[in-house]
Amino acid sequence: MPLTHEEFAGLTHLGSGKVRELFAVGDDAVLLVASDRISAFDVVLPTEIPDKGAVLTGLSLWWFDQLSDLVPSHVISSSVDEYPAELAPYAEQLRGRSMLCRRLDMVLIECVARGYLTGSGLKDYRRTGAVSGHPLPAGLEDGSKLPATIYTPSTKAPIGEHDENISRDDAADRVGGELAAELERLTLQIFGRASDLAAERGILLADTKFEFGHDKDGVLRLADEVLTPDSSRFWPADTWVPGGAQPSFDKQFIRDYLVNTGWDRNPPAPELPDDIVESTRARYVEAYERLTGISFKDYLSTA
Ligand code: PZK
Repeated sequence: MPLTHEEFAGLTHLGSGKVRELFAVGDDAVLLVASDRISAFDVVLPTEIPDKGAVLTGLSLWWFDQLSDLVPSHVISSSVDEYPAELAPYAEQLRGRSMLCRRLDMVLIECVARGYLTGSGLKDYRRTGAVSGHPLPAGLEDGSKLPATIYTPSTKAPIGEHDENISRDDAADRVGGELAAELERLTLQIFGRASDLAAERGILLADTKFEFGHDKDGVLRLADEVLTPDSSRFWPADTWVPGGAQPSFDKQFIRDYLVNTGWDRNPPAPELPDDIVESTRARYVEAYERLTGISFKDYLSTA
């Protein structure tokens, strides 16, 4: 059954991402719900990937735990049985795929770190030789490892539009110099911890996006989903070759299938056949299990 905000008719809907929903819970909390929807070439597909929402939620929760000595997170609980009573009618739809979080005052920029050059960073580099004010050496290609990890903040674009990279000076103008410096420091520190961990498990973390916010005591917390395949680019380490697009850890079967159909990348996208759905689901589960060392079945049985 598809999961849209219409199925949570009793809750106050705060917003939709392409594949996620956000609800208010009382005055001080929000509920983040990850659906099984998937996008490819920026279009949400008509076919869902079973358990995708639970895999991404489980990964975020595991990362929040790994990072808790560096930065506090927004998570209050992911145990549906501990959620407030108003959520009880939705318990089975929420199990495994939701996080009850402190309601934060969100920081108005996205905090991006890049260890490899691709996507919008590559576009800016080809145009200007720099990304977010970091001059880069000549001769870098799609997929090149950067000489050092760079912090490339971006604006939060409305849904359907693309975030735009901004300079660190522009970021400081938007959020204030002191907070801008703290966001950069935290983003690079978290990215370093995460990419070391992923590399030990044969996965390259090319880039990732973090969101932060302040709680009611003014404490800066890591928010949103973190270090999932939807907020990051994960590449298998053993096939990495700079000089072109790298295979995506999670979506490569889907991209190959869609290209093969001749689809022109305008909505609506074609349905996916069962074998592509099943192999993609297996890749998500593999990402969870390789990174965390936890069996996905065990995660589901504790959610
Ligand atoms: C918040 N988003 C992104 C948009 C989604 C997610 N803890 C929080 N407190 C207040 N607001 C947010 C958060 C978090 N995380 C998250 N925008 C605001 C977003 C739409 C759907 F699932």
